[in-house]
Amino acid sequence: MTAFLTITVLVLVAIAIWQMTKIFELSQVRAKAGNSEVATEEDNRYNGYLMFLFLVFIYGITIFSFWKYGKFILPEAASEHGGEYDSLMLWTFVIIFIVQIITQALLHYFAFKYRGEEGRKALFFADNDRLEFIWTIIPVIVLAGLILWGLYTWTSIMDINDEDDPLIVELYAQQFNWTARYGGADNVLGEANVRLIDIDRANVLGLDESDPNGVDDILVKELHLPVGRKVNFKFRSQDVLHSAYMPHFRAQMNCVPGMVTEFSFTPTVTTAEMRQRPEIIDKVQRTNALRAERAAAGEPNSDPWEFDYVLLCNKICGKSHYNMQLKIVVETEEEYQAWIESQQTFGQTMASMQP
Ligand SMILES: [Cu+2]
Repeated sequence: MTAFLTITVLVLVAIAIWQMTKIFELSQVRAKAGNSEVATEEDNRYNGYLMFLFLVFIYGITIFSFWKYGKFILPEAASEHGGEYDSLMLWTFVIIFIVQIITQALLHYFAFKYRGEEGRKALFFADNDRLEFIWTIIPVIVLAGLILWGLYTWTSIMDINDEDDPLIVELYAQQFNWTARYGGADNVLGEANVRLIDIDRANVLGLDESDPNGVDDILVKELHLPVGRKVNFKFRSQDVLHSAYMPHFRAQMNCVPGMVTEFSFTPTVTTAEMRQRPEIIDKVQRTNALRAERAAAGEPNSDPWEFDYVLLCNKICGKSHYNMQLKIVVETEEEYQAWIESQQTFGQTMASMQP
């Protein structure tokens, strides 16, 4: 931060000096011949070459960014629809990159080629139907293709149905934490309403105690999902807009107070498998090297880190928004069953709360 501020101040000082020099120059009486404001041949050539230099700069900074920051992009998707989403994203980027590289090269080359020269006269060129047709039809086809593919992908991702016996899970957002609720043995969530919230009796989600479907519901602070089984998520929010973001599964959905939103996906990679992936091992090593430095300096948040899937809030919902997260564990069906059976049901919790 200090380094950033120092650089900013230095840049601003440099700009100030440059501006003052210009004012000083302008205030001088221009008596000398040849010191005219009209660009000379040499000025034009110089600026023409600068165009090429700028082209090298933007290509260079692109390559540098990929090389230096490429490791920060998300690992391969861990959900069924994630692959389709990623290829759409990849092809969009590939097309944008190719077009960008070609058009920038042409733009700067022509700026160089047709730089000002003594005696050169601009060509009057009214129009060319064929040329205009070509540069209209190519983007139309490419964009229509991308948009149609995007719409198709979107529709298939957002097709939330009850086929294939999905696991029903509610994700409940509030400032600043998440609670997950499972339907229990019947896989049906009990009715809930914000008016029924009773903090004193641990009914933090406002479950309707008279609804038999809710008795076996399970409320947890860690989301466990069996690998390969479709999950239908139902999102609610208690207070403000939140957004449930599960980056590794390419899933995000707004949580809106007063309504239930939905998203569905099938996790395909367990937490244990993900931890074995080379890019994750590399990421964990890098993070733990930084944490070891912090530990040596006696700073907080320096415990060694282990990879876990995570649910994050992706809407700025208040001062602790940055830390609104929930751990997600994807495991085998047997591990999941063992875990869910060890959890207390809503009915049991309520019974233990009776005075
Ligand atoms: Cu939030």
